[in-house]
Amino acid sequence: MTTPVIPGMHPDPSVCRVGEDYYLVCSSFEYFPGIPVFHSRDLVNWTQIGNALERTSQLLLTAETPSSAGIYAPTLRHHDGRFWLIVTSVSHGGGNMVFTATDPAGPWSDPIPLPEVHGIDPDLAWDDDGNCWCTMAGVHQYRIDLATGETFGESQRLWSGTERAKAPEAPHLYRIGDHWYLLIAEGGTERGHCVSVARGPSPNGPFEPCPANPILTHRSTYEPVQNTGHADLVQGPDGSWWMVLLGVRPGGGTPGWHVLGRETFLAPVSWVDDWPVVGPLTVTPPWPLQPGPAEPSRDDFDDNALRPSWVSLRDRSAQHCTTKDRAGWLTLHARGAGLDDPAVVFAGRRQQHLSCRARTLVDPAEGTGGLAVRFDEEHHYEIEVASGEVNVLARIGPLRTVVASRPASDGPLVLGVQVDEAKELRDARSGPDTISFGVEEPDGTFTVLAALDGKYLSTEVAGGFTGRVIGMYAASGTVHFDWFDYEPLD
Ligand code: 6LW
Repeated sequence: MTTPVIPGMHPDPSVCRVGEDYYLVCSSFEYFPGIPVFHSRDLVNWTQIGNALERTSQLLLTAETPSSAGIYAPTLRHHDGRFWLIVTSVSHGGGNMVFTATDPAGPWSDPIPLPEVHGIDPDLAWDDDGNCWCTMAGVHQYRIDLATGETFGESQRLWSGTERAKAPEAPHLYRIGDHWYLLIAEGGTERGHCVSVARGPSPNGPFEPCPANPILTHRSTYEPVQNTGHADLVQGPDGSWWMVLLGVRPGGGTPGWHVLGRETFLAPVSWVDDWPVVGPLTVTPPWPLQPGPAEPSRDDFDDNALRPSWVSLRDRSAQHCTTKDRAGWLTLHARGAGLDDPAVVFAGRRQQHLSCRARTLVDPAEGTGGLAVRFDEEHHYEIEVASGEVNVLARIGPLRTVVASRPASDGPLVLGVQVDEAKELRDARSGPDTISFGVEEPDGTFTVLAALDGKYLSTEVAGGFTGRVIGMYAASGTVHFDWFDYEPLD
């Protein structure tokens, strides 16, 4: 099964169950707002209900926060009637911090900093005496006081994973039956990624590794979903056990390029001799599915607030990004020097389908801006309208060039991008997809100005932990957008 339960850049999933409801969070890196929060009743259909970190007082992202730094690897838990969220901010002045909420849709508290907790991938677990254990990549553990953010002494090493595997990370600790289980990811988040487990009599161990480790990996296989790892366990509505995890869908020839980032998948878990055994990825669990409301393909920007799926870069101030300047339009006031600049004013959504189309009606009357497919500051393609011209631009590493141009008449026009997954490979170097940019003519036909190989906007080329985001930006002055459409073509 190749279908994610949450497609697009939604890595490092952490899930918790409260009665019939499931909540799930993912990493968000340099994007603002941070930590998308999803709800589900069936573990397959997930609806984004908010973002946990939506105030600048919660997110210490600045123009100095590089892409693929920022907010990493959350753990979400429900304890004592409250939701607890712990994250690492990989930014200047960041570190580990905890947030709490009674409603996972928000508002979430300001951060409780954990200045003595070092490392990434924090987990939270409570024992029967009410002690809170914070377990980190490595794997090492602190006892912490959530009221003050203080630790009780130094961290203790618990386990360093299976022999010879690098990067023991993403720990989650659970009390299940008579054992405490320590679930980790290993092998790095690339093709060698896997999930291993150990168990012990207490939250502090000693931990005995599972003889069948790794309990999940797709490395060295023909599985279309690769890099599987970074998992979290949860019980299904029928009491059976399940795992949410990250995986990628590489496309094209060799070495394979994945373009959507790391996505969230679901797999069943059974128990043999009190060890978890992971089944194949699936979207058909043995209970009735309960799809949530579908997100409309068009956003008309008629509301005061943007939908939770819209993301900006590092911050989103009303001064730069607003639906209030011109009713029914999204207005972006430029800052910085366009998409090459970490300060760019941008509003986009994750590309969630291997083939898709996005269009926007832009009024560039007082500025320069357009529609972009973004990976990071150094990897992006865009169609931009400025002073009587439409240009398609590509930035790949240090190279930036205008790929196509044509004159534009005054007034609003529709810019579009279509991503087509490569169904057949030309040769071993064939890319994963083609990204075509164009404009809609007054008669409604679409003219393609440039078709570009998508491999340059992939993790294997750009590096880092993120995936593609498609959105609107202002490069100079003020640019208005009447609507934005996103449609899957799979
Ligand atoms: C995260 C680590 C990982 O901290 O990638 O896949 C890192 N695993 O656990 C960033 O998402």
